[in-house]
Amino acid sequence: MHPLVNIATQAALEAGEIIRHYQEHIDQLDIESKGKNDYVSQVDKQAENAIIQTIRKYHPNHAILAEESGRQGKENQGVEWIIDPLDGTTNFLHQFPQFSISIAVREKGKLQHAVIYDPMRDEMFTASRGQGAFLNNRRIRVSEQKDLDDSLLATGFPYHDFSYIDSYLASFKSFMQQTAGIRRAGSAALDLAYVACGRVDGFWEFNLKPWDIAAGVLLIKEAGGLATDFNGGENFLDSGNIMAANPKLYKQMAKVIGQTVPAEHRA
Ligand code: 2AM
Ligand code: CA
Ligand code: CA
Ligand code: CA
Repeated sequence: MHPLVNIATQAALEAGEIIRHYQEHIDQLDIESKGKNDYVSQVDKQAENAIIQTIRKYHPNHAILAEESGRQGKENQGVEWIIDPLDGTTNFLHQFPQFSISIAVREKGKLQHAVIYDPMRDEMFTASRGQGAFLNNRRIRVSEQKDLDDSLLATGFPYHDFSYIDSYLASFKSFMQQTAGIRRAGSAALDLAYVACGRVDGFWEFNLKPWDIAAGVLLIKEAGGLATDFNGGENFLDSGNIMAANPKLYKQMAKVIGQTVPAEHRA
């Protein structure tokens, strides 16, 4: 295992302990609202601090981009860590056990390492560029589903920028009519990890943040899948629009997105 993946898994396990503890003591939490439908608790912050401290212990000069504390150091120079300490806060606050920790490492603008950890199921997803993707140290692959008709897709709903709602619902309606089912579980990072290990066949969502998707995209690519923005490009960290699937299904999903989402919302 690459040393940086080792650090990332150690950091994720530490954050996982904090998250599991508070999941059992949810009444001890102070919950703040950062805006409409945007909650944060001290768990998000404590978990993030634990992750950053672990990274800093080994690499005090690496750049960090983390959801709760923002950016430290310059991007696109050397090594940058992209961190979501708790992906699925709404689920966590409701004790709906579907949330994760997402940690990615980017070097000179390229995603190199990825860790996504589900603390309730103790599932650790890891990947390094060119080395494949793993779940608890066992190799994972995307599904072999070839037909959209028989596929199970994951997605997330728009929740803050509702200007996307009609475009989203158009794509949703089309997928609803053409697939075996759609799941909306509430942690985009975990959804992407599930594409990587074949539990779902594909995923699409609008307007996500870099820390929601950076690790998941590398996991999927290392598991043999495709992950792009809505134009088939690599601009997903900036646009936040992401679609992913195994290569066969990807083409069929891209067609649906192309037919239902207007160009101005695909960019
Ligand atoms: P978060 O829990 O880290 O904030 C699900 O659609 C994705 O959107 C999750 O990755 C979640 O990340 C993010 N998200 C942010 N705010 C949300 C909200 N109010 N409701 C649902 N998802 C939200
Ligand atoms: Ca959040
Ligand atoms: Ca998130
Ligand atoms: Ca978060």
